[in-house]
Amino acid sequence: MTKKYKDQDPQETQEWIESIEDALEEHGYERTRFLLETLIDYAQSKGARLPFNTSTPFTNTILPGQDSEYPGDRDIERKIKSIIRWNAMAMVTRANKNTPGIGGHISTYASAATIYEVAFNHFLKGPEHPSGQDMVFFQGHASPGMYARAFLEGRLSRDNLNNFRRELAEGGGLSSYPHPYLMPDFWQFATVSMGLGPLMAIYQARFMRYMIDRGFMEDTGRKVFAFLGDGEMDEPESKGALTLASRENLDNLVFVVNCNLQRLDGPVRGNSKIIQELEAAFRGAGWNVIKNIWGSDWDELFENDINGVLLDRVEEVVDGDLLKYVVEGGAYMREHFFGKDPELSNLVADISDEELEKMKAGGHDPVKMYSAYKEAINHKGSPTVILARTVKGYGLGEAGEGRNITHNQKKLNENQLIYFRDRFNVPISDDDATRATFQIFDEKSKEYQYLIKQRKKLGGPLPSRINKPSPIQVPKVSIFEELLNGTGDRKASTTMSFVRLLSILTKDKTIGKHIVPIVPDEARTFGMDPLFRQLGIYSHSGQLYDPVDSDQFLYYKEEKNGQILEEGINEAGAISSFIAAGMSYSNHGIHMVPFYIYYSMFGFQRVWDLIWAAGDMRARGFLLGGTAGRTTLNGEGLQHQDGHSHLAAAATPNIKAYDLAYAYEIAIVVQRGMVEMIEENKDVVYYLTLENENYNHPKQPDGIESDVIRGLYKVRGTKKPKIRLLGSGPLMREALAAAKLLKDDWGIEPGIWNVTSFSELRRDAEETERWNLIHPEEDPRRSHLEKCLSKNEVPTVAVSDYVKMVSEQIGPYVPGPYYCLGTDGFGRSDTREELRSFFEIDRYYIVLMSIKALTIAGEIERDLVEKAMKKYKLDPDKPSPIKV
Ligand SMILES: Cc1ncc(C[n+]2csc(CCOP(=O)(O)OP(=O)(O)O)c2C)c(N)n1
Ligand SMILES: [Mg+2]
Repeated sequence: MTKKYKDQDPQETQEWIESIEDALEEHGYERTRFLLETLIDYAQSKGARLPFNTSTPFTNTILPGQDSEYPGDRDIERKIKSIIRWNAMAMVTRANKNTPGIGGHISTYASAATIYEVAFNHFLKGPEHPSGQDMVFFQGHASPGMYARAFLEGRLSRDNLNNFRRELAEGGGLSSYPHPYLMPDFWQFATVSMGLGPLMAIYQARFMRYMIDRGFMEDTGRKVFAFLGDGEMDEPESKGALTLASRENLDNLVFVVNCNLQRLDGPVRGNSKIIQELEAAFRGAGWNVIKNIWGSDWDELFENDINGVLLDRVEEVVDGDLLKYVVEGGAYMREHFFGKDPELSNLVADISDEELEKMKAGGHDPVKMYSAYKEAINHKGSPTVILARTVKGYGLGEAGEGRNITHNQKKLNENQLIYFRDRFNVPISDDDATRATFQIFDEKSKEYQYLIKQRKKLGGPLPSRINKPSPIQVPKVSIFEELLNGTGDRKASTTMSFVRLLSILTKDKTIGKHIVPIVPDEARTFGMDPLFRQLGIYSHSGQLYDPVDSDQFLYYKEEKNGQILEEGINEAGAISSFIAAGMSYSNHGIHMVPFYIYYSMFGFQRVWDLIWAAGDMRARGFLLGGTAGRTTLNGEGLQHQDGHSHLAAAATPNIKAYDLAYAYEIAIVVQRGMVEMIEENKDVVYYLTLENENYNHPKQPDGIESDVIRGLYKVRGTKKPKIRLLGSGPLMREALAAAKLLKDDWGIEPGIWNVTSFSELRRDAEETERWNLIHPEEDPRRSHLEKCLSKNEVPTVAVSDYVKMVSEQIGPYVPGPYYCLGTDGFGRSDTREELRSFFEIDRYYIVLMSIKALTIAGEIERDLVEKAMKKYKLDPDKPSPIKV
């Protein structure tokens, strides 16, 4: 921190410093810290208004004398690291020579190699470790380094490496980034959408605690590590949950930020210091911060810096300058960094320019990294972040070391390859170097033996994704008998029906404990508050206060083994908890079934990227878009009324989306979902939209279960109907009302169908059509849609509370003319009836559209359209809902 106050009494200052020195010598760090904090508190209480200081000097947190002894063989480790560096670079270079434009990254791993190698050799626990596997979020753009290491371990073949980013090539290739969906035995976490990794890592650590606190597993000291970029920390998601991590005392969490001071275009903070900024943010949020800025070569300089000139100089230098020194070299650094002050110049008088140039940043020094990790994993009470300074493109020289273009460097030319080989003493010929051949250690070599031995000690290789959950039994659908029987005279909404289902499910002896209800401060909106008492709200520290409603039966009950995750107003965090719970079958070997219920408008629209990541990571569970529908949720207006989440869901491959009308449909779909996830081990997420309109729910008709799952079942049929109505979700009831009007007012009796899922119908029809196309010789298959609607080419009118494209997605497969009514456009605040009229989806518009369709089909006279408009008082001058 630069001092703004001019010292007016240096002698007095010196006396204070000496007192501190005495305290340090006699009583050590803890007592000194206590004394200083007491003094600060005292000064504050006297009105000194001391500014809150979140950053420490721009030096290493662990002082030279405090470094741990290095337990590894540094010589062998360096050789292994050099070959990994080489292979990682060669993989990207070869890929781009063979297939120009295929992409990949050299510079990220080049900067992070030491950070990773020290962790792999000494810290990260693999799947066979007695304490269990650590969870590791690898920086997405550093993936070539992970592949290169796995190649040396014999886990990947030369062909695999040659097919980097060519997954469809013969023999199989390697995915560009960490994608568990694409490499399910290898990658655990998807990290390449920047910002999601750090957020999800926090929630994984938190969920690990939840599992321990609820008695599912022991605390064996497993950790969550997240390797991140300093540019990545710009993302709001990266820092958004930092206080949750400290509030929950997540000392099972370690962030490692590779501070190469650069992102894609240039410096992260050219005009200031990213490390100091991050330190302030993390310390302010209550994290333990370990800065590793300077390598061991700098130790002596700092020790010789009696008057603090070096300390002052590192304080004032900005990242832009530090980057320039890397590019310009030793002489430039001597002139521009040390040359500022004669005393500073003197400090380096005996050091040559070449030596100056070689002085490492802390993140390239194994001893410094080792000490940082060691402190991090032993730290108690709060999460730790290691801020390690490195050089982007380290070792690339002219090809991009520290240069602004470095991120986009995709291949090295012959001279650059030779330079790289020499820089890291890679023992290969010029010919092998210029051809960028992959190098491997002989199995008998010291290097190979060491590599394997170190990993064996730590429980086997990483990255590794394990998929061995203990089986549990899913209850039969009959446990939801109450829902299957309908509500009789009682009116209920689908949201209420779902909450009832959840209550029944959580009481089930086998699966009940495994259910994880998640809410972002919305439980009362959905009528879930009775579950507070039944299940308890999870809180690591229990309930330290007497809740205001403690005299009531259904009070706000927080407890250490509480089951509900009440995440606060935090959809991004809540979906991260969903992901953590939904991956438990793999990460902890225990099936957990998350039910994340939220305002549906703040679901896909707000956190779709996290939902996409959940799919990539093969998470399983239920998403429940509460109070959905653009007109069913009336009154709330344009920001709350969801009319399009089903479009997003349809485009998300692992999501099975349902818009349900009746309680029995919910019971059938949820039970089937659990069977798929738990008994059939399928990586699916079910998305259900739930509404708040109250009506009577009928008893489940016999034999419709599999049709409900497939997306369509018949409600009522007549022989040879002239028109069909497809209703969906709460609009099913408008379709039924329209059918009655058609019959009573116009003598037309339509066939009526209930669509539970347009997207499931579409997928099945598309898949069937594709199969038929490429199997011309075989008997054609029939999709569920085709089987239901047969070849009857009468007009079909569909209605849903979603934009028309939701129902239109089955258009190509519906026989005969197909008309869709939906809720396109921004909504309004008004009553349900007004909104349905405004969007032109109510019973009268369904009738109008049906009559129009029948006139086009030549079944009835044209003037009936106008008659219908008059009869139902439909205003031709009414504003269009889709016009903005
Ligand atoms: C959400 C998101 N936005 C943009 C990108 C594109 N992108 C990939 S890497 C990168 C720069 C990364 O910089 P940094 O985090 O500092 O990592 P480094 O490579 O420097 O270690 C960018 C912008 C992305 N992957 N994700
Ligand atoms: Mg960076």
